Amino acid sequence: MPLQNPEGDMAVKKKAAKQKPAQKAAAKTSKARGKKARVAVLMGSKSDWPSMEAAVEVLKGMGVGCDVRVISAHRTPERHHKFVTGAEAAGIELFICGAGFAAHLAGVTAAITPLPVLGVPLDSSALNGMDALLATVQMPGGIPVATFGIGKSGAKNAGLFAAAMLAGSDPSVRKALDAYRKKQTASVPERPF
Ligand code: AIR
Repeated sequence: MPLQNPEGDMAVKKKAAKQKPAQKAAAKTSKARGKKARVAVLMGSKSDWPSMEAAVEVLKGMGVGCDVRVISAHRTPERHHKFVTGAEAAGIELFICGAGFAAHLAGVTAAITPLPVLGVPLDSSALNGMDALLATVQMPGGIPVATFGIGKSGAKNAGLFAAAMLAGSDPSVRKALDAYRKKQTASVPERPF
């Protein structure tokens, strides 16, 4: 037995037609707010999130959308290859990759894509990130990874650097970056007491 439709078919059709422009507007607004992901933030493990969150926080604060993923070059190589090869077509302009231990995530990402790769070595091992730093920074000539400091401050700076790269062609990001610097400067006290 067909379901009862108290409004009648015409009323339902009219409602659907009315919803369409609203949905379009919502999609437009979310794009205007920078929600469409332009930066892919990859990390080797869920355990890296407390550090990598700093990069995402900076970028989201500037209206830059991020696609945040747990992808390990070692533990999930197929997921890694699939995501990185499809990223540019999906609108990603650059990568931020954070990993600890033998951190090959940034290097292997850079091997697959010509997009800029910013690497963040994380201090999750007994070597406090020295292993990840060397693995990330010591790339062979021809496959560059822009490497940042170890840990959360490195992730924060990678986010800021990514914003600076996007700011060259995006006045709204430039404005947000200028405001960030201004606020930061104003927050520094003249004396320590
Ligand atoms: N890692 C995961 N796959 C490859 C690497 N290098 C790193 C993660 C994390 C560390 O191994 O980036 O920093 C420990 O991960 P877990 O999952 O054991 O906590």
